[in-house]
Parts: sequence; C-alpha cells; structure tokens
Amino acid sequence: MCMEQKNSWPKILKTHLPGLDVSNDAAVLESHGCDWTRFRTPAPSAVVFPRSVEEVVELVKLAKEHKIPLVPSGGRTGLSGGAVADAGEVVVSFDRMRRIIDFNAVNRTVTVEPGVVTQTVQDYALQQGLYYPVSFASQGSSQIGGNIATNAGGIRVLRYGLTRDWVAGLKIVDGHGELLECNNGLVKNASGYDLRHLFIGSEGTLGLVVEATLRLTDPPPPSLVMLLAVTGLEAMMDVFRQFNDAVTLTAFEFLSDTAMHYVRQAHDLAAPMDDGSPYYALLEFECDDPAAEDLGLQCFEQCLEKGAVADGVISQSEAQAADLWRYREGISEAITPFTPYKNDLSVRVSQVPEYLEGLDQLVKTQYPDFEVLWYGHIGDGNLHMNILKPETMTVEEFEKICGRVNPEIFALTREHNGSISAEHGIGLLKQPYLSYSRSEADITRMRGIKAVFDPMNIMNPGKLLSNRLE
Ligand code: 2HG
Ligand code: ZN
Repeated sequence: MCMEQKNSWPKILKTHLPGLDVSNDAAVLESHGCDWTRFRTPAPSAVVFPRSVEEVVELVKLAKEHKIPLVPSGGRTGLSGGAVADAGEVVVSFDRMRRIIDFNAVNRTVTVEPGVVTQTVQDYALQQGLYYPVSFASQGSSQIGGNIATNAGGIRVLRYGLTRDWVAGLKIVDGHGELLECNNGLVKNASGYDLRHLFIGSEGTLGLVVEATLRLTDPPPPSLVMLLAVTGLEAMMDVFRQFNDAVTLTAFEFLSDTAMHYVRQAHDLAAPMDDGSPYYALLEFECDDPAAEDLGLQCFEQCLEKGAVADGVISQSEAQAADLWRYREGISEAITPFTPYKNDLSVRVSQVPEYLEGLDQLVKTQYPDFEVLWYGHIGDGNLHMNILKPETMTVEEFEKICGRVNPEIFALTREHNGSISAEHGIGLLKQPYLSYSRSEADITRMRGIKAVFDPMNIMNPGKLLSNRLE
C-alpha cells in the first residue's frame, strides 16, 4: 500500500461522509492507534467516531469501495495488538456509541451499543436486581464490542463461562457493509448456522459489532475469599480439587512469589502472611450459609494438614475480600512499567502442573537473566507468563530475544494440546505462531470464512490471519 493512497483516505472519508466525525489530530491518532501492547508504534491515517449503525454501514460500504483497511477500537485494553493500527489504517472508535438501548426484565437481557464499558453493564444489571458475570481487571475501561471480538474471559470463567455464553443477540456490519442480525436474543433457535458465534472471538476480522444483547442472571450469593500460601504446583492442583469438590468456587487464581513481590511493591501492599511461599492461590467461593463457610474452613484445615498449604488469610468482610483480590488483580498494572513480554497460555486443568513445570524449566534455561512472573486463572487452565524487560535493553531487542524462545514454548503447548492464546486473542503479536494451536486445515477454513464475510479484506487486516492489504 503506497503512502499516497493512505494519505488520500481521510479526504475520501470527509468528502463522501461529511456527517462522520473524522480526526487527524496527532494525539488522537496516537491514543486510538494502539491497545495496551507496547511492541508496535501507532500510525493510523485517521480515527473515525460513528454515532449510529447507519453511519457504520455507510463507512464500511465506502471502505469496501476504496479498499480502506479498518481497525475496530474499543477500550483498547487488549494485550495482543488486535486494536493496533500501525500501517496507516483507519481506526473505527466506538467511543460515541455508548447507549444502553433496552432492558427486558422478562427476557433478562440488556441491549447495548458496542462502546458501553463492561463495568457500566455490570452496574446497570445490579440496578435492575440482576448480574452480568463476566469480570476482569480492565473492566473499568474495556468495552462490550471489544469483549465480544475477543471472547473475553477473566476471573469468574470457572463459574460463569466466557463472554460467548452471555451473548443472546448481535448486530454486525460485515465487510460488505451489510447489517446482519444474529439470533435476536432468542434462547432457542435451531434455524441453521449460528453466525453469532463466528463473530464472537473473530477479533474484528469479519465485521464490526454495532449492537449486542446480553443475558443477565441472578446476583451471586455472598462469597468468601481466601489467599493461601501453596507449597508447590502439584499441591496447587490438590487444593483446587479439594475446594472444587466441596464448595461452589467462583474463582481459583494463582500467582508466583515474583508476582507477589511486584504487586506488593507497586501498590504498597503489606505482606499477606508471615512467611513467603513459591505460589499463592486466591480463591473465592459462594457462602450463603454457615454450612458453606464450615465446608471451606474444613478444606483449608485439611490442606494445612496435608502440607499442601502452609498458611492462609480468610476474608472477614467485603472490604477484606476486595483487599485480598488486589494481590491478584493489581499484578498486570504493577508490571506495566517494565514493558512485559506476555504469553497467555492454556492447557486442560489436569495438565497444569506438568506443563507449568516444563515451561518454568524452559524459561529458566533460555532466559537466565530475565525475571519471569507467573499468574493467572489456574482453575480454568489459563496461565499468564510475563517476562520483564531489563531497563537497559531496547524494546526491539527485548522482543527479538523473547520471540526466539516462543517456538519452544509453543511446541510444548502443542504437545499438551493447549492454546497459545487462552483469552487475549491472536492479534498481531501472536499471529506468526497461530499454527501451533490451529491445524493447516483449520486455518484454511478460517481464511475461507474470512473471504465470505470480508472479500475485500478491509476488516482488521493483518490480525489473526496474516493478511495485510497489499
Ligand atoms: C489478567 O488476568 C489479565 O490479569 C492480564 O488477563 C494478564 O497481564 C497479563 O498478562
Ligand atoms: Zn487474565
């Protein structure tokens, strides 16, 4: 794609869509041209802010006609470069489509525009006496459209599943500029291919989410949170199994001692217990009567007796529960200043100890000079690996060195039938490694699907599948 062509796109947009808000402001190009990843430089040619479905339809039709690549942009909290525009693309921001359109108490659904922030949906649901259970650390900024595009998971997947499980209907503008209405909020609909599920997790490569109908549920009963010092990885699985069998877990998270060190340092948190531990488990379970609490305490005692757990803290109030969560939820932010290189991996829960042991050995031999942190949603098999950049190293050099070990990490992941991206998506950064998780036949079919919905390849080109516009 030549420079001249890219430079003409803002003008084309302004000429043909005079009502559309188009920005060339340098600060907006920079802020909206990237997500939370720091390994690419934002360089969009314009950022547009549609206000309605009709404007999105007109925009995509025009983009199709002139072969203008579009990068959808939500809360920009992604970690794989899915919302990065580093090649002159036009960013489509949903910041001006933030309305809650409808609530239906009988259906227990809420219909929203894509730019509505996740936490706004959660708060709105609570105001209606209901609950939207998808939650994660960045929920105060992330937008529903982006959650759908990446099938966001987070901390309560164990109990409530992924974003996919809460989408009852979707309106999409696909790469033809056509509006598709998928499933209309129905519970039952056996009328053929469920296109809704193709768009969920498609990272904006098939179409743009312009409206979503989300399912809501009963608010959860009160819960209890425990932070446990766990003596090893096998022990971690033992603890998980014991609690999972006895109580209704709503979260089972873990962090390594290094992660504990950085989160405490950044947020000025006190040591949660007297002695250190190689790993910590943070678990939450439903506790609506004293019997449930007793069961949880019995599990804790048994884990202590067996030596799986060395010590623990149990929340005595909601405020204390929130404080305990900070040890886990504060990690990602705590290490941001160290430009961490991230891998977001998953295997079946039963395979976690063997897999994590293997990974840990691998990174210790391959990155002897780097600090590596482990944390994540161990109860659903999702491990976040973060390597911290030494201060003196450039981002480019650091990325290159980390990238060299990826094939080994991902080969081990493949051996365990795992995924190279559990919940952060493939985006730009993991694109070269897609074949470690998906077969050649899979990728060929995915390309075929892409061609059906986006024949001109204008929808987030270069992400997920390697298809930059020429
Ligand atoms: C989390 O679980 C997020 O905290 C971010 O998915 C993970 O920073 C990360 O690697
Ligand atoms: Zn996570």
